[in-house]
Amino acid sequence: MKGNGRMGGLSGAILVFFIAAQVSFQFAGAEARAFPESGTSLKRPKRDWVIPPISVLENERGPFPRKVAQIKSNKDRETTIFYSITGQGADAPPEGVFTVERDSGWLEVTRPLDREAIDKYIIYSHAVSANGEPVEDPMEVIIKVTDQNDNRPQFTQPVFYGSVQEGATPGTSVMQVSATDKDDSVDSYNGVITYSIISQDPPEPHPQMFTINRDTGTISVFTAGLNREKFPKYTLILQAADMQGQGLTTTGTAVITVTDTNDNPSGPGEGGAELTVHALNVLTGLPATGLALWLEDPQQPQAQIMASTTNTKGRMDESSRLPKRLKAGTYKLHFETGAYWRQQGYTSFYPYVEIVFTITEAEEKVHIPLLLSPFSYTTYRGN
Ligand SMILES: [Ca+2]
Ligand SMILES: [Ca+2]
Ligand SMILES: [Ca+2]
Repeated sequence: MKGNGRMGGLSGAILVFFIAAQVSFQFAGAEARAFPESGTSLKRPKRDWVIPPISVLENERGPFPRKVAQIKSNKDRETTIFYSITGQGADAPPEGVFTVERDSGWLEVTRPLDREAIDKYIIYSHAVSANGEPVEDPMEVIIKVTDQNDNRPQFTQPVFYGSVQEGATPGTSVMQVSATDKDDSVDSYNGVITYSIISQDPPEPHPQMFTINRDTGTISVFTAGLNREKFPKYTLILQAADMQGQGLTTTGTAVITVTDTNDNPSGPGEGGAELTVHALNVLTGLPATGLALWLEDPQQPQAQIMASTTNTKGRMDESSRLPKRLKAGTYKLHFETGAYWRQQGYTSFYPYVEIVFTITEAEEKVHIPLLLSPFSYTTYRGN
């Protein structure tokens, strides 16, 4: 009980609750819950009774069953009382997580709890006399599961792809990566993620060409000197750590393609075609989000023209600095469909999908839709 300071202003009935709590606290090291007394001494209607939630730690080792609180009716002085509980975790699935000792009212937990499965139980306690008559209204008891840091962060994609124009100045945003953590990020730091860059390959012309925002996962240019002819591609090993960077860690990869400014004339009237992509997951009928893709010149497969990841609309992420217009020629668009389906929990027959297409001088707009399932794909010339 943390409520000592609250006792003074409360009614006699609630005082009983606190006295009961303190007595049993000393007795067994656990908390007691008394049914609110009905009667004229109440200053407020019964629905205003706030029973402080009981906390049970996630992943407790036991031994089980373990006492967590005692439910008590003050009418136990006048008659024999039998206690029972109902609700989720009691008589509704998952049944039997909590039990109550019929005679004493001791509420017990019978097994370790998983906060990531159920973070709160709402149980109703009942008190009946020996002849089965209810002697109290059912009382709501809330049991909160206190988080333990038992999940490490996970990057949302095995590899993140992005691109940046050579010569980009420090501060230029390149791409964003993200990781999730199933633990509590509201009342604890167990699920609060911090990002960092562990290594950069090649470490040239400077070992720290990029920096990552520790809170948002946005990668941006840190040092001037990106040069496509010398270093066309960088691989960054990233870390996501919970507990504000002090806890469990996981690593991920970001591949950054340096694009050639000269290859990509932008603006109307300069020729070339604008490329757009739309990926649809036909199992859900929704845009395919987080699908990595890149564009190559088939004659120069080592040098990607751009790399991106589909956003929540199934389109290329705007932060990937696409060349606005592509010259006439033949291109290959590569989609990492295998990795995408693994993220969705499926095994794909196609580890990747590559679409080779030709842009003619006359074209100003090329749209490539991709309709995807784990066992089929469809593409056509869109507009
Ligand atoms: Ca857990
Ligand atoms: Ca947890
Ligand atoms: Ca965690």
